[in-house]
Amino acid sequence: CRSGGGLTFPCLPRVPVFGSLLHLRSSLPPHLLFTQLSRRYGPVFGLYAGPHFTLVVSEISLVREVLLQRGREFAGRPKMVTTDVLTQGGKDIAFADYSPLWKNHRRLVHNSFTLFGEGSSKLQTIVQEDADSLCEELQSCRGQSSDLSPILMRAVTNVICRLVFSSSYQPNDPELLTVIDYNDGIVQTIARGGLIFPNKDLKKLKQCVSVRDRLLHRKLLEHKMTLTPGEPRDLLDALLIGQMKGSGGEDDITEDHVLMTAAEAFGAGVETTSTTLLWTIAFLLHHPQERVHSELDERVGRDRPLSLSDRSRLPFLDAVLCEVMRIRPVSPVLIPHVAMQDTSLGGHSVPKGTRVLVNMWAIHHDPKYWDEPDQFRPDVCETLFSCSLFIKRASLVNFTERFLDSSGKRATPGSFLPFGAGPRICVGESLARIELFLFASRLLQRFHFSVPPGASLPDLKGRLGVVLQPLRYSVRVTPRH
Ligand code: HEM
Ligand code: PLO
Repeated sequence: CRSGGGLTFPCLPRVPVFGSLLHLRSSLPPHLLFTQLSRRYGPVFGLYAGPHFTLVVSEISLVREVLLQRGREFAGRPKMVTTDVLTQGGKDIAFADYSPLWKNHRRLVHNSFTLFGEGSSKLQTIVQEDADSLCEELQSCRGQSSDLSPILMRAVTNVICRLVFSSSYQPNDPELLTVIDYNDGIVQTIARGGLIFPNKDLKKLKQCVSVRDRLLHRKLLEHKMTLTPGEPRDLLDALLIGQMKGSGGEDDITEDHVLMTAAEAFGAGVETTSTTLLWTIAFLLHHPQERVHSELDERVGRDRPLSLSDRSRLPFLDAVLCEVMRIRPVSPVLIPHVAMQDTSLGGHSVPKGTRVLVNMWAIHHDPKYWDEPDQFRPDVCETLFSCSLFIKRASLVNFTERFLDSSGKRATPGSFLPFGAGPRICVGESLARIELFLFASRLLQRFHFSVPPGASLPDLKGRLGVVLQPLRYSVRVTPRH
């Protein structure tokens, strides 16, 4: 297999033009296929995605090398037709290649998120209000069964709309429906397979992108006309202020970058959060909810509105959310990384331009680090004690508990990286955690979720689109008081 001299990587067979694609034809989605192949070819193996030499990494120490130790060397992104259409040729954060301009841009976005997220109560207030409206909507369903996907999607889209441009919508507002509609169109055309192996069906994508850009352009103009420097009302203001402060050099971001950031905040913010909440409810339908409910009842009560300061009081709920992100990572192979320069991995040399797929699914299901990785088990200790293999398993040096230690405190094992790590770590992580906690806690404080009579339990395998999502399921939502 190609490698810059010295040791070489095991590699899938290849033919001209198609590369190894013929060997990748499978009914399995990429993360499962790669996990299977890593058993045969090892923790890092090569393949050719058409002409592109690509490494697939499935072992935590190698993943840490890619993302952290050599994070900067592997911080590039491949150029792809679909993402170029989506981002005006890389004027966003997620799909833009590493460059001084990208670094400035990412820093500005990070600071702007902090301004409204952890650094203030603004996001908390928005999420609390939207979680309350969501609960009112569910309350009015009066125990009827429904598919929660559109309701959750609307709630999280509303959060992002308020955070990004201060617009708040009623459930059927035409502008909100436009946002949901174009987003849905984009998701369908660039399903995740398309991010790894792009397809060329671009017409619909271009249409959706142009609807999106028209809407965001209007918002941008409105904001520019009413902006008070020093007093950002929302993320768009904060980005505009940051953009205007630029030094006039070639590494400054432009207004187009601001527009693409707003677009990306929607895409990333909506798909990931709503999907994680849907997985949470799907898994809770398969498992008893008593422990989450009793923790909430004992530590908070049924009526007091929850706030972020309750997170440390609810370690079990927090562990449930982590276990959901472990067992069904929304981004099971992250976004492809690219070696920016000649470098190395596990002692093997890696030429500049090599693509790297980090198989986070394999990391989160590695039996070396997770006891019974396919079992949903937020708190492994309890089950382990009743397990006849306890003595044997506990003596394994590398064995990690899940998300609660023996005294019931939250623990975070080293082979758990749902947001990635290093220079390309998810820029919305703290935003996402705030949203997940406030939505999940409020929903579970007020409701019990059950499988409707006659319906079957949700399928837990899921489907890989632009993120890994559960198949549609219906659920009965019953008020707890
Ligand atoms: C990137 C996970 C929510 C914005 C990523 C990556 C992962 C991830 C795995 C790729 C890291 C890599 O390629 O190495 C998640 C999960 C979320 C979530 C699990 C929620 C459950 C959000 C939210 C936002 C966001 C709410 C923003 C509003 C981004 C951006 C990137 C990114 C902009 C690209 C970062 C870069 O390339 O430098 N996320 N994300 N994400 N995420 Fe998230
Ligand atoms: C989702 C559809 C949007 O219209 C555009 C968009 C932007 C950012 C993407 C997101 C989509 C899918 C999920 C991604 C996110 C950036 C980071 C996130 C890929 C395509 C994850 C979890 O990796």
